[in-house]
Amino acid sequence: MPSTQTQIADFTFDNCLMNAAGVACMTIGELEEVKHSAAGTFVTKTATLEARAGNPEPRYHNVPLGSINSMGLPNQGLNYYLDYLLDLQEKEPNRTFFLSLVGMSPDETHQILHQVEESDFKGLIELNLSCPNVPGKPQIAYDFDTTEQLLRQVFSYFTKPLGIKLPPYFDIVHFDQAAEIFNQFPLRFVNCVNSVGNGLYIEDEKVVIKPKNGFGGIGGEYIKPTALANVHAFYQRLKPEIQIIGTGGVLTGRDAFEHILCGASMVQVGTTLQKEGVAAFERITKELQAIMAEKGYERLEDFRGKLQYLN
Ligand code: RRO
Repeated sequence: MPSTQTQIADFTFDNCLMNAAGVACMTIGELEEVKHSAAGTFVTKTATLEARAGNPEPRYHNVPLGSINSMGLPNQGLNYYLDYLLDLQEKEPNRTFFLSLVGMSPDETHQILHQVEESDFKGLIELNLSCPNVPGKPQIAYDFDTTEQLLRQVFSYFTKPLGIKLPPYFDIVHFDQAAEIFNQFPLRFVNCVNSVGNGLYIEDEKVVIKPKNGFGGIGGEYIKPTALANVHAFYQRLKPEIQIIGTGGVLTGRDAFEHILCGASMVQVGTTLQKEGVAAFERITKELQAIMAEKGYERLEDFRGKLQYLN
């Protein structure tokens, strides 16, 4: 049986599949379900300093080719997730989990990161620079000056293993500019991609979610080509110490295989997990292993990043 084991930073995971932040990770009950599934680890819902109710409902809608959401960063607040992770670290010292976070302002982001730095948390931290859904707050990573300044300040004090969750970019020049910034910092990973921001889905002449008159982040089948392009663009441009997590359009083992072929070391499942539940992890893992077996690949390193071009 081919192995789907992987590493991020210095941590090993039995499986390369996990949830994408935002799905099945708001409460301890949901996180426990992912933990007990075939997933290799989990990431928590992006935490702000204080708990947030988020945007008015309906704010998530499944559609045939994916999903649209404008959740508005609802979460239980940093201490809820951090206390749970600290407890888990005592009970399961051999597993590593991800804490996702961002402040509602740069000051709040620093306050949160200082608290995490000073805590006993030993896992991985994902700083979300790409929430598309808080009215009046643009996606941080679309503003390169702000992003560079934020990362410079963060790495003046933060020493724990940190990566960033990115929005999709759509221009080669933007891949170049973003990579030039990220390569200046001791980031351990970039996660490509968050939802494709501010799409609009219509049914019976009406939008399907209430916030922002229906505008919301698009996930699922729609976004796989964009996700793969971002994974591969950053795999080509980033220094090897910055690993890639691939997220977007993973419905099947073949989709996960393609993310890894483009350079991903870990693959996250969002919309499919929301639609299918945690059974998706075992199914997609088996499908990935069947593809690997058919091709004679025994481990992910046998094909990671080895996308072929036409000469
Ligand atoms: O909570 C959200 O509305 C949300 C977030 Br923070 C995010 O990063 N991506 C997304 O699609 N929704």
